[in-house]
Amino acid sequence: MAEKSVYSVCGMCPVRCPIEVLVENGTCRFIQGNPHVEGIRGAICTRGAAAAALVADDERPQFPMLRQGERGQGRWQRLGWDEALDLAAQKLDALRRSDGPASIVWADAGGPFSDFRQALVRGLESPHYYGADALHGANFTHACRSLLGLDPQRLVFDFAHASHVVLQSRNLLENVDVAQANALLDGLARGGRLTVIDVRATVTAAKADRFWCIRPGTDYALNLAIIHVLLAEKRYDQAFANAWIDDLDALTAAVAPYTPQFAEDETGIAAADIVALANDLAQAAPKVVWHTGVMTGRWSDSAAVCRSALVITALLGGLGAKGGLALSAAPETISRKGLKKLTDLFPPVAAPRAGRDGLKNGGQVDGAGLLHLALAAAMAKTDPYPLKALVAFGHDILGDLPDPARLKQLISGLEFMVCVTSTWSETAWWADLVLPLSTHLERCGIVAQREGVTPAFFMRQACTQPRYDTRADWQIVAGLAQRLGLKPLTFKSIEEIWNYQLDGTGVRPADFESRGFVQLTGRPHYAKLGDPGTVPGTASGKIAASLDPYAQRPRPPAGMFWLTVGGCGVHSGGATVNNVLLNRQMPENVLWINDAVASQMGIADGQVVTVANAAARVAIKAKLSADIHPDAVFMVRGFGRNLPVESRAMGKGGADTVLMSGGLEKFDCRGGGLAFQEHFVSVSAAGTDR
Ligand SMILES: Nc1nc2c(c(=O)[nH]1)N[C@H]1C(S)=C(S)[C@@H](COP(=O)(O)OP(=O)(O)OC[C@H]3O[C@@H](n4cnc5c(=O)[nH]c(N)nc54)[C@H](O)[C@@H]3O)O[C@H]1N2
Ligand SMILES: Nc1nc2c(c(=O)[nH]1)N[C@H]1C(S)=C(S)[C@@H](COP(=O)(O)OP(=O)(O)OC[C@H]3O[C@@H](n4cnc5c(=O)[nH]c(N)nc54)[C@H](O)[C@@H]3O)O[C@H]1N2
Ligand code: SF4
Ligand SMILES: [Mo]
Repeated sequence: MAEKSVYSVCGMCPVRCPIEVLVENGTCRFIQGNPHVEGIRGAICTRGAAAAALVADDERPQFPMLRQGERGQGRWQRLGWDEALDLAAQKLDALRRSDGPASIVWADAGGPFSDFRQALVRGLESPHYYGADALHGANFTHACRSLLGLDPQRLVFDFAHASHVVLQSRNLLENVDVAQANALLDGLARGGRLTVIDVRATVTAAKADRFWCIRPGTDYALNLAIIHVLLAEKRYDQAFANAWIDDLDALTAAVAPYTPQFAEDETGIAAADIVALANDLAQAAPKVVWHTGVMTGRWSDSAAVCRSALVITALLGGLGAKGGLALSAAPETISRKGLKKLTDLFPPVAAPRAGRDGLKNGGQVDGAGLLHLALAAAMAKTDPYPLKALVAFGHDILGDLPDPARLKQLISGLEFMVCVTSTWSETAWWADLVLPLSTHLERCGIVAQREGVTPAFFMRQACTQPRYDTRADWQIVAGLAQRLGLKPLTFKSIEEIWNYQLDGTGVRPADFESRGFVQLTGRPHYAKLGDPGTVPGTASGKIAASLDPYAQRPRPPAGMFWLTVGGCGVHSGGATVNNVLLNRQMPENVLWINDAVASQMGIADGQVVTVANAAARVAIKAKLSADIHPDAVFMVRGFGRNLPVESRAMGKGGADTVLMSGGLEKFDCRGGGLAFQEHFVSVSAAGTDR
């Protein structure tokens, strides 16, 4: 029996962990984490392990398809690849000429493999490349840039060596990042302490030494009070703070009103407990990690929450400390050269992106940008640009942005929409052209760089041949580039791309064969704040630790709740709800609701309820729990699918996004991230009217 082992990269969620795949006679038989990667040690999560079921699934797009009939009707004509790419290139080219390059918006999966796609959009001279990473990361990115003048990739949550970890709206043991989850468990095994702050008790909370169920959306008040205590009781690292914090007196004055008692009234957490946590952290300093979640697009003050967490870390001397918020080695510090960027094949696009209105600063519109603002601008016509074509490349915009009804209106007015995807989604269903992407196990990828204290290059290798008439992302991009006359991008093979990227780095494609990655340092390199590459890029060259005042959060009106959302251990949003194995584990989502409140409303556990706002209603089973805050209900995202091509997911559970009416215009005006949770919903016991 022909057997081989292939090192590659998981694609079942945006984390992209290194994996090893055992292939027998061309079929993926066993998937585990890459045992050679120190933080992984063979571990994988449920979803990563279920990837073979994605390859085997015939309920995914199998060949290029052109829409017949109305959008969303699901009538398709099969095309060949040449025909499909000719059509896409011809449409994009025609619109670029008639309406200008800015008429093309490219909504991308983002992440470490996006350089080639981004290069294509640059080549087209459109300013409208957007990465899905902004959906979760915009507010944290803003916090890092505005406070430290550093990009978030420079920061490493060093869970493994921390003495005290605070996870605030971070459910790490369910919403897994395999390396980080391993590191957290290692740290706890070494005697580290864990505090979890969430609106409900999660699996992560079950591991905690201290769990606080906080009133939804009041985290900023809590964090301000922690800073208040550290400063008032002089429990901070004075040498570090004096050297690095821009204006400590101003900071002290800014947090003066936010006493522990103030925070108790806002958050529901006892003042004495808040003081106790501040003291515990001071005791553990500088080995403290305070993490405010990967998905930071929750509230209109989420960027302030992220900034305040960085301030706490700085006051404890944890910035640039082993066991704290460590700083990753910049290539300069370790005398290595980074990858040659494909985007550099074209000059940056000078035209501005749309949708800056209402943002208090322009910073975060760089990089991944803010797709929701650009789309909202196109709809509101306040910042008009001629949006005519939309490419959704590995980004399910109708599943993952608020208010799909509103987005469908926008899509209806488009001249051309392409969806490149390996699974069905409403976005694909509404497109003019579906270009089926080979699954991550069936395709090679460009070389990517992982930051951290041991930075590395890694690559995705195809483990098996595509089962259907699908293509790799680089093939689709190169195919479009060739037809659009973008010569620098017309690579003929993935090896040609690898050689271009690795030019001058001293690394060859063959170096990846034995372990799947190439480490750039021999051992972990902890940079210090102020080292080359980690000098604060702020105006003062120090930490700009100013903090906005706290805006008091309203309580939900009687009978209503904050709609809180998130992930779960066995699904990656809508991309996995139809996966045979994962669907069996969890076929539908439920509505978490406080048991005392629900009982008063006459709602029983397991009963179907109606969750509603003024514009939409969703039928879903109630899960009564003592462990969720009475002001909140919670739903796992990705469910409520209604596509006949997904027999297993169809009609199961409810979609949180439809309850976020007007949500595209609700965002944090500093960080720019969406405020996914600034929505009240009612819950009623009646309700089977789906
Ligand atoms: N299994 C699994 N793992 C994943 C993913 C997945 O879909 N499934 N997705 C990956 C991706 S893309 C991301 S971004 C990360 C996301 O990882 P996390 O950031 O950990 O994600 P969430 O589940 O969105 O939210 C974490 C917690 O925030 C809580 N919360 C909600 N509102 C508040 C509040 O006001 N205050 C506080 N303190 N807590 C609140 C929720 O109850 C939830 O438990 O996970 C990654 N890993
Ligand atoms: N209501 C609500 N909305 C949310 C969130 C929430 O908690 N609640 N969370 C937000 C977060 S944290 C994120 S990251 C975004 C995610 O938003 P998206 O980036 O849109 O992620 P997915 O829903 O996983 O959809 C990815 C789509 O790309 C296709 N695809 C193609 N190639 C790949 C691949 O290699 N890997 C993967 N995973 N997919 C591929 C999949 O088939 C799927 O159709 O959604 C955000 N939206
Ligand atoms: S966390 Fe799980 S699904 Fe996500 S990339 Fe890692 S192994 Fe894959
Ligand atoms: Mo995310």
